[in-house]
Amino acid sequence: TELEQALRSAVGKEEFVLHYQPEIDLRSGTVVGVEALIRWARPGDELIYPGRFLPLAEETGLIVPMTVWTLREACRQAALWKRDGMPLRVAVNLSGVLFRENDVYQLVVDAIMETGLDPAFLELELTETALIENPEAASRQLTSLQQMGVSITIDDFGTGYASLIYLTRLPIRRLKIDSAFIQEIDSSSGSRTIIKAILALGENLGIKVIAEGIEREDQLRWLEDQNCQEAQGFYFGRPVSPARLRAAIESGS
Ligand code: G
Ligand code: G
Ligand code: MN
Ligand code: NA
Repeated sequence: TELEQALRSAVGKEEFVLHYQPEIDLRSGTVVGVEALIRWARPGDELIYPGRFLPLAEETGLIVPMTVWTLREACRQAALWKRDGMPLRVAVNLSGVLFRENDVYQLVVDAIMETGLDPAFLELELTETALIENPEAASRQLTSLQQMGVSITIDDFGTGYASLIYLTRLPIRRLKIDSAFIQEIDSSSGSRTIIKAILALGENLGIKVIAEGIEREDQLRWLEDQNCQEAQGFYFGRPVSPARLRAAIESGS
């Protein structure tokens, strides 16, 4: 199709940019990490969001070279920030499709080697569904990465199809509570109960928990009352270019 040809050409020309959304440590109030989010910078067009091209990238296999680019670019940026006195952990989203036929361990190691990033500054975000698709391959590759110092986060936690047993079998460092629960804090006692249960699960398993999709002060206050320690959302900052991120952090907002 036309879109597929355009995307293939964009991958060849590396016509993408990464935007970065801050992750806040609520005790110190500081930005401790960022999530890298890909956008297609089509010449003469507005930025195209991943919802419009990721499904096609996954279907066609273009997700592989795209991820090679994303990992390298995110690691390059994080190494640059660190060198310039702004050490930030960077989180990269990984599609579950990658584990079908690729050595994800090698893709990540290559990006680290090429950029010289300290692996402790790299985090990988995977959904529960991505993990159960290829549990053995994922487990082996993620364990090797964790041994190098890379950390693994379960994204959209609470909305996938996985059982909870993998939390004890895989080297999970952090759970990212899906924004659907956060959006219902004021309206659903069920969602409040689930958030509290996830925070307790993390606490008892020694896994960090971050809440995502915080848009309002009342949501933040409630999460702080529950002892939630990390947060992300439009309330703190939208995904922005590296230049705008640095300006926001330096102005302390
Ligand atoms: O801001 P936003 O519209 O960017 O992101 C939409 C979705 O795209 C999210 O589910 C996010 O995880 C996914 N996404 C963003 N960047 C990447 C990427 O580089 N790789 C993968 N696999 N998914 C991404
Ligand atoms: O699936 P994943 O969690 O990786 O995707 C993150 C997505 O959530 C991105 O599209 C990002 O732009 C979006 N996002 C981040 N913070 C907020 C928020 O506070 N509200 C809403 N509606 N979306 C958000
Ligand atoms: Mn994510
Ligand atoms: Na998420």
